[in-house]
Amino acid sequence: MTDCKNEIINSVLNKTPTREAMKANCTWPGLIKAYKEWLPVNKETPIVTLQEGATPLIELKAIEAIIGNGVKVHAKYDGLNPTGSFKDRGMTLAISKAKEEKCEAVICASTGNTSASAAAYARRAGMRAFVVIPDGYVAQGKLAQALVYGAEVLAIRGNFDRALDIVQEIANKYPVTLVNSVNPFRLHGQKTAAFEIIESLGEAPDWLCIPMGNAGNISAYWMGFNEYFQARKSTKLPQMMGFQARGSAPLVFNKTIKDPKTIATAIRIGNPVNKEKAFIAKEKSNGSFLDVTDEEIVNAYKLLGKEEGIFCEPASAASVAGLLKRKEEIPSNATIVCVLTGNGLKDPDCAIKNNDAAFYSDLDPDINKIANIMGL
Ligand code: AN7
Repeated sequence: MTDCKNEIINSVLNKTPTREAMKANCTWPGLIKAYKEWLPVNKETPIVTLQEGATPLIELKAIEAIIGNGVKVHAKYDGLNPTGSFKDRGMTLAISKAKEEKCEAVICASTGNTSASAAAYARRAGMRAFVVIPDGYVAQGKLAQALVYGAEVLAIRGNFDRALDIVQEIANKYPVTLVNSVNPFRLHGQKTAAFEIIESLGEAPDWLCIPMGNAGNISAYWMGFNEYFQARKSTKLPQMMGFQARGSAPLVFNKTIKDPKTIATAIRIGNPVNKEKAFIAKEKSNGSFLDVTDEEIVNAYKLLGKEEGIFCEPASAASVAGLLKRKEEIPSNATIVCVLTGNGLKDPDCAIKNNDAAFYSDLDPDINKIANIMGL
């Protein structure tokens, strides 16, 4: 608290608000302005922002109680970004750079969140947004977003991996900019989440637990942790703990999965485009990859909801499911951050089907009857 106050006083004296002060004053300008010295932008770059970033790091007391041993666990809740996922961190930069290059249309393949984010930022910048999605495998909330944000939606009979092949070819042949995580600006934007974690904790965590699909995010975090470490803003690097759904785990089993299957549709990806980078992050950080079953994902999803008050999407819960699966290996007193990549509202069907709630329907509007059901 005192640190925060001093920051604010200093910022008033110096007239350049610090990131802490901007967060405290609710004048956070979005992550490009907040981290401009760390990002490939210049004075001419038009900044397309929805004031993404500065998401909370929330202590997970119920998970800590399960693990014990003095272990501290936090969630980096990136589902609180403007379109409800971490993709906004990458998209603000990818779209700003596309705008700088006078591009008029962007394209992406998506399991849902990339399409929602690309649509929001591209339309805000006055560009066309083409999104290619696996028909029938995008959660309702994400599809709703793409439609409302004004994307041109192309639903294919095929999975994400096929969609990614198609958009890469289209971007090679035609004047449309690809905004999947093969676009390097995406990763630079996303690395800012690692900066924020170090700023919140005052140090890098011991473990970073993160779900992996196309493996852009784990690669971006690793870049961010390394940059802050080299700048002496932390004294250590975290071990990168990546998790995939068992039916969709090409990085865990080190082979392409032709027909990936999982309840976590966001990470239903069989041939991750950033696999080389992800393996480097794993090896250099002394980290490790592991698969979690859909059942373990759903258990963690429910636990986060009813014990922590945090509603994330199933893919995000894979980070907590994975951490619990690795419980015995956690060093005592370790500090751990689990990345919750997307908001639970993205996938209402999953929520309605997977909960332990008491739901009494078709009730008479009668006080006595209701009190009776309440056990009063
Ligand atoms: C909630 O939107 O690939 O390992 O097309 O939506 O960086 O791919 C989404 C991925 C984790 C995996 N959690 O991140 C897409 C897409 C959520 C996600 C991931 C995704 P990467």
